Amino acid sequence: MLSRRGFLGTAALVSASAVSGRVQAANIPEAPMMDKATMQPPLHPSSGPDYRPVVTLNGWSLPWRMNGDWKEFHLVAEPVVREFAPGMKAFLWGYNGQAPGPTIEAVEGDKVRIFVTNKLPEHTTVHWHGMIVPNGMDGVGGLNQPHIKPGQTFVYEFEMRNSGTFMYHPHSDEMVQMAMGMMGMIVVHPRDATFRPVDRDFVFIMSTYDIDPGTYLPKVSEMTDFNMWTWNSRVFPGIDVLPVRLGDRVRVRMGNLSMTSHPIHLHGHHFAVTCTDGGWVPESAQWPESTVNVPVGAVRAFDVVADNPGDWAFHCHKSHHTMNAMGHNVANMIGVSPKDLAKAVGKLAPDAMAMGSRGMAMGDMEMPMPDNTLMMMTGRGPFGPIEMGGMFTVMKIREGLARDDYSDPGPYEYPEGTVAHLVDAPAGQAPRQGNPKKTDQPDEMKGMKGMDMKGMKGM
Ligand SMILES: [Cu+2]
Repeated sequence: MLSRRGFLGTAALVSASAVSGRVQAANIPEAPMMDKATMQPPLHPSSGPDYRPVVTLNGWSLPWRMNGDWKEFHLVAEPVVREFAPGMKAFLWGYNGQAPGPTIEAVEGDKVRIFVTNKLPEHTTVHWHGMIVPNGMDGVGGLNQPHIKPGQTFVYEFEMRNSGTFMYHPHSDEMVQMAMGMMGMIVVHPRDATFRPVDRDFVFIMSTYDIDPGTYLPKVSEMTDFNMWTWNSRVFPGIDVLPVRLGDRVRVRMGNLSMTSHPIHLHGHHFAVTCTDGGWVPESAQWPESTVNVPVGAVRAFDVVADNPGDWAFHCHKSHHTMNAMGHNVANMIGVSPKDLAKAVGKLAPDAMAMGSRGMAMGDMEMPMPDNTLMMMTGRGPFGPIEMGGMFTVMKIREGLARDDYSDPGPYEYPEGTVAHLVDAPAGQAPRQGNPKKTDQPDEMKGMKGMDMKGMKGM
């Protein structure tokens, strides 16, 4: 076994260094790969201080090996195929077989050695977002180190000085490489296992893509108008549910490397943000929330006591972010007579379907779709269509789940008499203002023929 000195030479710890030569190559740990897009079981520590490991939605934690008192990881940057949900795959760039890359877990005070092999067609680097590292390990290509050329392996060495939640991503052709999916999460557990322990610890990272229906590659120069809003490069109904035992203390850690903020909302509970990529939030500075905005380039982790059993929606609150592929130039057709609209459109496009005159809920409607895309709103629950997409999943809180059981417990069984239900009351009995008279119409509606006022109650 080589000493660190022999391994890196006298310039060790000054900057990330290229690894070359047969001797060093033989000493690089293997790079585990993952080909499944489902949440892998937590990776319990086999050495060092004990901790409760995280689980990554639709992802996994990267195995490591001990080399003396160094924890060694191996990331491989490479092209991957990622399924967003059944029916749609994307050609992305990621790490070790997946985009995003695996979660890296370690313990405060650990000395880590992270090998990075570049199998991309262009150079790359890895930046350790939010971590306190020596300057030469910070991974900004050109500024702190040479870029890692295709075929090269570099090694980063540093101590995990602080516990908390961090991210990793390239700092090399950043716009392209992040738009292609290159990112991952880092969780550093406190050395003191009694510091804010939780029973379940979930982690994911948010990224967005613009992929035209029928195609596979994200448009990397898109700035704002994305059509795939993802958690760990998955969209509803492809995002894993969060199974939780009733009474568990739960932590959810969320990173955001997309181009906009995401206000993440959990139904049925109140929580507090306990950790950011800047460290732990003191208890005196926490306040109750049910939605937390995760800004761009930031991490928010919240702790919640899961004391309310059921299937609780957990989603981004920007309503366009809980949709799958859609055009954004759709006119608002609410109130327009579908008959007249169909007649007018039919003259121009005989196969077109006139829709939207009573809202856009699609329910069970099916229509032919191009290859490799997803319904704008989709998913089914026990009561019918859920009409969601994108950044949406469910926290499933049940009595008596086994500690490491993260399998989907199925739909919630509602106690008798606890579900909102139909009552027998004709619509005419409900107090209302009545239909507007033509003369009450706003100016822009005057002269529109065939207005169907049924959808305009209360105006
Ligand atoms: Cu969002």
